[in-house]
Amino acid sequence: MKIEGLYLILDQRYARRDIVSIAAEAIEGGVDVIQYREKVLSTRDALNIAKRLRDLTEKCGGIFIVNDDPALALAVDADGVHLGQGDIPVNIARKILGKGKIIGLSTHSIEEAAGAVSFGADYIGFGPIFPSKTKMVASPLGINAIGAIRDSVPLPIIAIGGVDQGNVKDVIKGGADGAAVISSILSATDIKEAVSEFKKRIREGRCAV
Ligand code: TZP
Ligand code: MG
Repeated sequence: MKIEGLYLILDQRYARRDIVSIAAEAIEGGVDVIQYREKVLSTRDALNIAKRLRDLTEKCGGIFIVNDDPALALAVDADGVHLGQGDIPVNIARKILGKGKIIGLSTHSIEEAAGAVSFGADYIGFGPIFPSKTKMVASPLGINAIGAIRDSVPLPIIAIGGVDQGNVKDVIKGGADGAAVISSILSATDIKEAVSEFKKRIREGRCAV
């Protein structure tokens, strides 16, 4: 199970309606990976939503990743977990989840990306590539940084931060295996349409000669 293509991060704070219904439409549009990112609810309440997302992805397709919390990922039999630099370390999460589950790590530099390899991550998030209203940082890394990581890290690279339909093709051409998106999909009025447009641009990026 390779992490690549369109990786939608579901965070209710940026959505206009229930993220489970958004997930269903995103799957219809052909989304590849769905991540549940919960920063507000109790773990008990998050468990309910995670279960619904697991059921949906099991029935209708899509890799299902839980953000931050290996125990929650295990509880709902998610396909994996996504960790940040301040979360439980990758090697400890591996002890909890075992070899069969996917572990992703957020990285922001070549050094952090190299660390992801040595700790046994299965893919990296890399960014922010562009300015993002969802996560503000002083200086985004830019598309050229993806190429530098591509040359030194043998893991799937998921670019993140300010990725939209207008720039995703260049992100893929620049060496990313996929793109993680929050606001430009969650703010769309037609989720299925937005997702299929992203997928079309990702295909164009892959096939560009
Ligand atoms: N990590 C780096 S940028 C970012 C995260 C979680 C936010 C991405 O959100 P958006 O709205 O797609 O820019
Ligand atoms: Mg985290």
